[in-house]
Amino acid sequence: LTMERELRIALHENQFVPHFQPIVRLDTNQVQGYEALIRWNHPERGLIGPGEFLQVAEESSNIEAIDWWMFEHSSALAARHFSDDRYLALNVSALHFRREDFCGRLLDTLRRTGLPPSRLVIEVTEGSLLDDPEGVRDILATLRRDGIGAALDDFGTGYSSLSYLHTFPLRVVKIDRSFVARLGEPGSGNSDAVVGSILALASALGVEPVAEGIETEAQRDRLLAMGCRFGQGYLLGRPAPLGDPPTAG
Ligand code: G
Ligand code: G
Ligand code: MN
Ligand code: NA
Repeated sequence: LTMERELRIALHENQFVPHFQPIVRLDTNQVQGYEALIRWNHPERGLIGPGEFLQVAEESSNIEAIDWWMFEHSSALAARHFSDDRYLALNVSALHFRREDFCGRLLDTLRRTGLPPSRLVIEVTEGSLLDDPEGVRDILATLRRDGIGAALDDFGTGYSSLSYLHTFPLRVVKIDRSFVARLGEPGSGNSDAVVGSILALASALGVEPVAEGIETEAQRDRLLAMGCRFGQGYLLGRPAPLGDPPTAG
């Protein structure tokens, strides 16, 4: 069985399991929302992460169906189980995001599942802004008009030009965990300057920064001292299926 075929069966048999990782206020540990992260409960291999199948999904064009499966199921779970002041952040593949019917179908899904648009944030990677900046700007503007937020994921790892970043209507930039991991380290690997610049840029553009991959108290304290108010990471809570006891936060 090829993985492509296995993925189609997985969709059909609901073998995917949405996990949720809290996004918290760093000073109070208060949960602001959750990022949905897909996991696959593979019949032979057990629970596997997107690193092992997303690329095949993208190359075999299963990715759209998988993203919609996740949108549908995680929105329904969020509407039922999250308290009213918490939002849901969804990852979307760059390929998929630029499809013409994306926004309409997203609104349909929200209507069906009962999650208000104001409680949804769509995460797009920096790379997806590049191929077609005009098109992406239009889509983000449509999302904003409909009340849906947008986050730029893995910020700092791509090639987005700072000169045009301000032209995208974004609510959030997510500081990539590679910078957070090196915070406070001495020498050339020191990423305090990078994080500092991202925070300054975000502040100037009126976009909320969220730091990713916070694993230690030291990283959290450093980010707070630098003025970053929100974060995500194993220290604050691991991705977990709904219903599991929370690990932190
Ligand atoms: O969860 P980690 O859990 O391993 O996620 C790895 C990558 O997979 C991240 O870059 C994340 O953006 C991506 N990812 C997780 N869930 C989804 C999803 O439902 N759809 C898409 N397109 N990407 C996802
Ligand atoms: O690209 P994106 O930011 O969507 O992917 C988030 C990825 O980061 C997922 O794979 C998630 O499981 C992982 N992740 C979340 N918190 C941490 C953390 O504290 N440390 C590490 N190493 N990975 C994390
Ligand atoms: Mn993400
Ligand atoms: Na990220």
